[in-house]
Amino acid sequence: MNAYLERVLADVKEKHSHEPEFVQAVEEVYSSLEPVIEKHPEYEKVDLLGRMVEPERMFTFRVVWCDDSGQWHTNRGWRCQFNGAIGPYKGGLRFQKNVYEGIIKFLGFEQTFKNSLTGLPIGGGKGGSDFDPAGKSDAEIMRFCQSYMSALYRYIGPDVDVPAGDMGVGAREIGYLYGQYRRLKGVWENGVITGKGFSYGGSRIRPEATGYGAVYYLCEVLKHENDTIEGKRIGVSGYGNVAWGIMKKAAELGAKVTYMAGPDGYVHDPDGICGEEKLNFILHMRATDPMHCKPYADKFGCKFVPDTKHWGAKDVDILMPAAMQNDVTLEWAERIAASGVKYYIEVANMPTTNDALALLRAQKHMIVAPCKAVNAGGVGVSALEMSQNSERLVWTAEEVDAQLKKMMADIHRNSAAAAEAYGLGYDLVAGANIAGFEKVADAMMAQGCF
Ligand code: 2IT
Repeated sequence: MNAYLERVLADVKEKHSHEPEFVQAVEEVYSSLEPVIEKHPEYEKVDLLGRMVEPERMFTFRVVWCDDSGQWHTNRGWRCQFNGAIGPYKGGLRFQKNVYEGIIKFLGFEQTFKNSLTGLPIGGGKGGSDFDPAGKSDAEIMRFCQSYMSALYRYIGPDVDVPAGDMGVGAREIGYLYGQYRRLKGVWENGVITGKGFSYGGSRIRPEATGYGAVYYLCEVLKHENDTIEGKRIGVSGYGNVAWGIMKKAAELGAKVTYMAGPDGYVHDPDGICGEEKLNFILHMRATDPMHCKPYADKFGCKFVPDTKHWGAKDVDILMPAAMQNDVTLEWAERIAASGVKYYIEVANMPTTNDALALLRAQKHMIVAPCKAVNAGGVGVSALEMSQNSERLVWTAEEVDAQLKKMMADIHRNSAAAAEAYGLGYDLVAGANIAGFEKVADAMMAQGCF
């Protein structure tokens, strides 16, 4: 391996041994960059790789809130402004019990390359809290969000840092966060946050964008393979906002999601998880009992298998892990490889462990597509929301959808071209890392030391 690259990786491993997710993300991206680093010896002199793994700024703050019984609680909040070379920091907020620095940092690092891939001027950022939204009342969520924004508002802005949602932060939370920002600043700066409701500056198609974008990207892969989406059976994990978008768009294009998995096990619905009744039931199920997907199987009379995942099932054509990081480990990857399924399309951020990803990429019969390209339509449409807000106008759903479709085709084409340029063939994983890196690297070099 390139000696400089090796040195930076060893340093990251040592410095961040307490943040395994971050080490994993850096190893995944940097392992694709060897030919680029060989071609650009000037990067070593300025330590470009070392700079890129150090967030420009990361801070933590206290978030105190009062529950409905009058008891006060103290949580930790974070915001990581990872890389601002190509635009204002942009990335979601994750509210989940297991959040700590390593999760925020890995997501911020990934976000930098993903945002670069969108082709739009957005830098990389991420934030969140170890607040557990499960079982909280609406009033508790509101008080938490208000307290969170009270700590954060002075460090963000439409040209500074633009948060959005991630796990545990949906339209409701975004509304409360924005309401508090507006109250504190006394200005109408709705470009400070994305994923807003349509009535106060949200973009059409933003709720659907990550899932729709993933399916558009999948269609590009299928086109490359002289294949089509029609009639395909898709296995997803998760049944949150992203999986919901996949279910809707897949059905619209003549495919169907036949498997979904949750924390309690998986559901097999050979008729397809589609149509208004089933999708509405999932929304209801998530709102009332987010940790269980068994109620879906009970309601629609299909198979539920507890405490396991469907990875490795043979009666499926495309797999799209859309739940969370490290969902597919080496053991699952071995089953997936043995099942004969051709398309492995990552959707969630870092859903595959690095050893599992290497195993899948080594399968001659498989095409593997990386999350940072596949799920980039979400943040891409967030950037379109920022454009609409700054121009004080509103685009139609058709306009946003057309831009999203084009964005996903561009991301696929640019990734394939980047891999091709380095003699790697149709390697979408390496191509996405290289294409995402090149733009950020260029901008950092041009701007001098920072
Ligand atoms: O992981 C992601 O790209 C997001 N959670 C969306 C970020 C955004 O700014 O829309």
